[in-house]
Amino acid sequence: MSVVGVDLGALNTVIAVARNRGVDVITNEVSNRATPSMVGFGPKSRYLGEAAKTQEISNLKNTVSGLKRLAGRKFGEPELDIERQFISADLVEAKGGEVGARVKYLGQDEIFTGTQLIAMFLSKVRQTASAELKLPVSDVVLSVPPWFTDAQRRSIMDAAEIAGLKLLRLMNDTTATALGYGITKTDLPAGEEKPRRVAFIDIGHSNYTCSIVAFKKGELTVLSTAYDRHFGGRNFDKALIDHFAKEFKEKYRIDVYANPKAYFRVAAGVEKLKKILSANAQSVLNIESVMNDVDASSALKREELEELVKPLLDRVTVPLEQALADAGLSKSDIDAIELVGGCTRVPSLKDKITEFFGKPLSFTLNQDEAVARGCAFACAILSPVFKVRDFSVHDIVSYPIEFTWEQSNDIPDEDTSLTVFNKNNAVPSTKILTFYRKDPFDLEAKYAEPNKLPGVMSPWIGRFSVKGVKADSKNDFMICKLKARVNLHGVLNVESGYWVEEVEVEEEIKEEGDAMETDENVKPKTRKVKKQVKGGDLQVLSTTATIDYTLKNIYMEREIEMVMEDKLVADTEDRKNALEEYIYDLRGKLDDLYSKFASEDEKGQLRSILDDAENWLYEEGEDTSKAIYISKIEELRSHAGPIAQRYFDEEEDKRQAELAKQQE
Ligand code: ATP
Ligand code: K
Ligand code: MG
Repeated sequence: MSVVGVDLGALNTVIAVARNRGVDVITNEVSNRATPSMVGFGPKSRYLGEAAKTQEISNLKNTVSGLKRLAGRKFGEPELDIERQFISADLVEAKGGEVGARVKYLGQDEIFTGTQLIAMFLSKVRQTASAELKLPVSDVVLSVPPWFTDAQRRSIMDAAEIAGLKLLRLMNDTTATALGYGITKTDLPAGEEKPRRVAFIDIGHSNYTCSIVAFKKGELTVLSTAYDRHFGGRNFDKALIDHFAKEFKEKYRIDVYANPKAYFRVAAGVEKLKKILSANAQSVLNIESVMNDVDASSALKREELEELVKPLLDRVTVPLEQALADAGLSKSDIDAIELVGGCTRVPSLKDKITEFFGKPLSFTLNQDEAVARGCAFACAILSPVFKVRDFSVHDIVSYPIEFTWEQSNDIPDEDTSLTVFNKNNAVPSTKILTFYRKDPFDLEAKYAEPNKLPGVMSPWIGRFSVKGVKADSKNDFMICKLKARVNLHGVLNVESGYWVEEVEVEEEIKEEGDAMETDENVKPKTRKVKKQVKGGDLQVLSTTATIDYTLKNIYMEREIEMVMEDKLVADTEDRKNALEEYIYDLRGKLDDLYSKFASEDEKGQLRSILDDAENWLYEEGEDTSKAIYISKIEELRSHAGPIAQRYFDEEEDKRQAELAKQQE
């Protein structure tokens, strides 16, 4: 069994695995340590990860990037208008009101939900990991931004399941980073010592998070988390695109917004330029044939870049202030400031953060791989097959959760709502809710402060129907206890219910001071007290944002089907290449290795068979089935067989002669 951690980034996904010697980041099929988080669709198969990136510019309408930003979003949420600026495929309404993408796949128009698209990508992640590990991969820990709601988390959980993964924990990304930091440190404060407080700052492609974490030996506690959901490399890119689009309009009379390919070329160009400007004071932008045969060129100074992104830079300290305030700490309480995420390479960002804290920043973690590594550690801790030093992770609830219920007719002054988990309540965490009821009843859970959620969205979390509730023989209330839990994934469930009876029991009275005395002759004093004992279980039926069982099965079957289609296309391509190689190889051998084993006649015949096969490959054999390519190779093999045999016979004779000589 394998132990895998995945940083599902808006731009790049990093896969790490725990092995006996520690945690390693693995490379994909083209030896990259990060895989583009995108999927594309074609006439014969899907393109996942690297393959999606390769075909992106020629297939923009059928390529979906920024996948995780779609998780749990309903079509029509205003936040999606922001995502549309960065996603080239059409975002439309999909099943169940979820947002999805409309694409052309296998010649048909199809709409896939955000969850399905994420599942496709995770399915590729699973294949990449198992190809590298040479093991089937199932157990995994995945990262999400801490601001993900219940619905967003459940979308990722469903996607993982559809992709055939067993999700051991959905982990907030800065918490994963913190775990990777803490688990490798041997000098963390122990016992009554003051904990070490570290600010982790992750600025990626789309998102900026700051978490303040307290470390003690063997344990971390997230004290606060603050974020800017729309702050990252893509916002820098956008500012640059807007700048050059304007310039090119004046200079070349071209409108790159009106031409998706031109827009794409500019976007790719400015991303490169932005990175160069992190290390250099100025650079040039050259885009060959951006559109209408125009070769565009320009230049930019770092100061100019900083001016263009000033509105962003002005926001840098907001999450920092917020995180400190929520943790009840001041700047001087912070022992270290650790930066991760690709965008933290931008000098002006580093300067602003240094200036804010008034102390130097630390870069002791791998900026691009820290989240994935932390996830792999988390997976190792949770996996039954792996021995790793235990490290407790106490995370926090991002938004207060409230339960509501209908008032019971029998209890006119009962409240009908309660905030059960406050912001910054520990995660995981279980709370017991008590209800006095004579009939079955329903509870509803929702976020108590809808305006704090990530954009305008429904605060609804779930509905929980408690069955089997009835009055007792004396028509008294049944005392119902319900276990509400925010679990390791950060999602809410009412996991179970039971009812209790009050019984009177004799209890010993312990008097102060005599705790140590044990005089067997003195009878202990007792008193009667009421105690609750469990009577029986109550069934709880839940409705949450999780996709219902039947639909999830349909999605799973579809995913398996698509994986097979992709595999068939890849295998067919592979056999076609094998045939082509065989033709060239055999032709070459006819001139050397096999030359003396065939008559000129035989050679001529075989050469013309090879020529025919080659021509066939470029004509009717250009696009045919795997079986036909295989049979074509077999056919050529049988033609070449007698000649090859003569060659092998002679080789064998030589070998035998050699052996005989050695034994003399
Ligand atoms: P998110 O965390 O928002 O989901 P992600 O994890 O995919 O996104 P990262 O891989 O952390 O994002 O960072 C990618 C971003 O960092 C890109 O926008 C990239 O252009 C930017 N970036 C990478 N290197 C540099 C650099 N040297 N200078 C400036 N920006 C950089
Ligand atoms: K990443
Ligand atoms: Mg990231």
